[in-house]
Amino acid sequence: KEKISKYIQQLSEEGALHFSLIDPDKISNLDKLDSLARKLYEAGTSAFLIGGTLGVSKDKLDNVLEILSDIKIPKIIFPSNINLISEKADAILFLSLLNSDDIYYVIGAQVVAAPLIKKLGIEVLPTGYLIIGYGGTAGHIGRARIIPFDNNDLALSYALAAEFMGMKFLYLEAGSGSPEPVKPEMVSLIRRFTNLTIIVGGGIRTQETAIKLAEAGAHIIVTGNIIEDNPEKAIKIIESIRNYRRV
Ligand code: 1GP
Repeated sequence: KEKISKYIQQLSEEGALHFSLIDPDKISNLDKLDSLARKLYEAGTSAFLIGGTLGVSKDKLDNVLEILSDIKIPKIIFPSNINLISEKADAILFLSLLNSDDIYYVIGAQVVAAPLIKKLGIEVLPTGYLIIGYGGTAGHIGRARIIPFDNNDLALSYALAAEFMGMKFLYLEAGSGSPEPVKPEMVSLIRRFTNLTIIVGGGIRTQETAIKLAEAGAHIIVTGNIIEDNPEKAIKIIESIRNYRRV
């Protein structure tokens, strides 16, 4: 019970973590996923997030979870909708898209999914999901009223509301492929005034950006696209976060 949550909490006491996002619809070569995932693991990534907004089916999700099953770090579902639920995962980010104008993404999908998640006994990580600055496909589909990159007070207000409602995690999402990532100032403000476990993702492509976000107080740094586009660079990012933890 609460195994993954404790794993994250314990590890993040020593500094920021890196999570690798695998989008089952974007993997060009499933045969190579196993060796790629092993390299990410050896570099020091602490968990796999599996999910995507478009074209993802439960079959594809299960397939990826199957391939990753031997690697000894948690496999956590990062769902965009109710179809992405699998008993093969160790946990699921139970997301509410807090700045959506569509109640379905705030509480509708969650109600439909909850009984199945309960039945399967998958650990839930209660997460406020905030779309910042760019949004990309997730912002479009989720009908997000996007928080500008520089509006730190607005983001903090959402973060406080999330914490007051009992959420434990806050995912600051610039959107997959965002031209720029969430700014460190937003992260540090939320870190200062809440006890939420802060996840940051979207548009992180360099070691420098990752380290700045870690320094600002992000608990978890997520990279997606770069893993598929430039695995060597992804590994450098992971190693730099691991080295930062050791300082
Ligand atoms: C998307 O935050 C993630 O949900 C990762 O974004 O693909 O830009 O790394 P990138």
